[in-house]
Amino acid sequence: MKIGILCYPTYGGSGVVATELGKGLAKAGHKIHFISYRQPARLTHYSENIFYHEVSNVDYPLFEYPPYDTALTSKVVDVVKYEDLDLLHVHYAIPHAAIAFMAKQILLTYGKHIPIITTLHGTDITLVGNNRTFSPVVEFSINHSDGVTAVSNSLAQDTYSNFNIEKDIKVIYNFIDFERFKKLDKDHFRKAIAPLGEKILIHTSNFRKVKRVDEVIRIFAAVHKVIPSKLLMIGDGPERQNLEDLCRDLSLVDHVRFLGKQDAIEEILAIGDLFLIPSASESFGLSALEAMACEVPVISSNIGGLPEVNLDGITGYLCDVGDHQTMAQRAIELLGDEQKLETFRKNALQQARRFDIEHILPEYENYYQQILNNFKQ
Ligand code: GMT
Repeated sequence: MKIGILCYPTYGGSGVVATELGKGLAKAGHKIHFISYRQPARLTHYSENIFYHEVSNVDYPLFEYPPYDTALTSKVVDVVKYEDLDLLHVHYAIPHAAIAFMAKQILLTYGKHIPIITTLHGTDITLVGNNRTFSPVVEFSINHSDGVTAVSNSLAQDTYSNFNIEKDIKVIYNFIDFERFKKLDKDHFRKAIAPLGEKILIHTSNFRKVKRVDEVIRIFAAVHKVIPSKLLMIGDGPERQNLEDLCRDLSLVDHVRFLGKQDAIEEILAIGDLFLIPSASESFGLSALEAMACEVPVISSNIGGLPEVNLDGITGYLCDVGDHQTMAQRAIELLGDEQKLETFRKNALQQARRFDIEHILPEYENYYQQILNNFKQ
């Protein structure tokens, strides 16, 4: 198939899933055309089946807000028409599902019919999409997609509750590539970070308010009082300065390292003992899955799709949003019990295997085929 993928190029979330999916599909022989305003962060290697089309915008003094939607739609029309694509798969409803709808109408005037599949990722439904500023467009464009998928049951349910949805939403879970995410031997790195054999806790995110990252620091502060430990903070975002200030206030600067955005996350996860993700909202929690694939148990909040990924008392613990005291208690319990920690590590890997790209990729391929068949009828 010749597939167009419309996505954000960013380090986290929907952009990562879209890019990894495209790479997997390319490996399986499909021709993949990424359309975005920047080269997607995880699109790092050449593949003969992958093409990248960059959206450029026009700078004109009249435009206080340069009309990116128009530029993107024009690019989609151009790529679909000239590359003769079979299907358009858009990741994150805003604005991609609406762009795809508009492009589809324009393409019809050229006699080109193309089905659209929209994948919902989370904040496009839960935090931003249900805001009245966007919701009529989000609802319309979901209902006018030819296929709609969500990355967890929780997100599918949220979509039905937040909008008037006339479509069936197919749940296709996010996935993990075990060729990349697996426990690596990084003993020298572990010794550099934790020379006295301290336990290593890890958090990865875009450091937005919704991630409740200050609680990561508070959980660590409580753990650190009882267990010799270090915290690695991967990522960057609006809360970073506040977090660094909080570490100073709590006298933790020698024990918390801010590593910024990292490409080889699996090399850092390789030395982790525990992953923390206390988010206020999380439709799947891909970063938790990446940790689990590297045999790192997870302490998370119990909202959204997290309970579908992290199993309470098996692969880690689930606690109420905001209850960082219980999260800290659970962390101390687990890190203080080597045998339990080892069992949780194994369980985390076993659970992560359910999300192996080898199982999930064919689900997307079958869904594409189903939508294409319906579309032709
Ligand atoms: O977590 C973020 O803020 C990024 C965000 C996104 O929309 O790009 O991530 C969402 O999509 C990810 C991939 O499907 C999910 O793993 C995240 O749980 C989801 N984030 C939220 O729901 C807050």
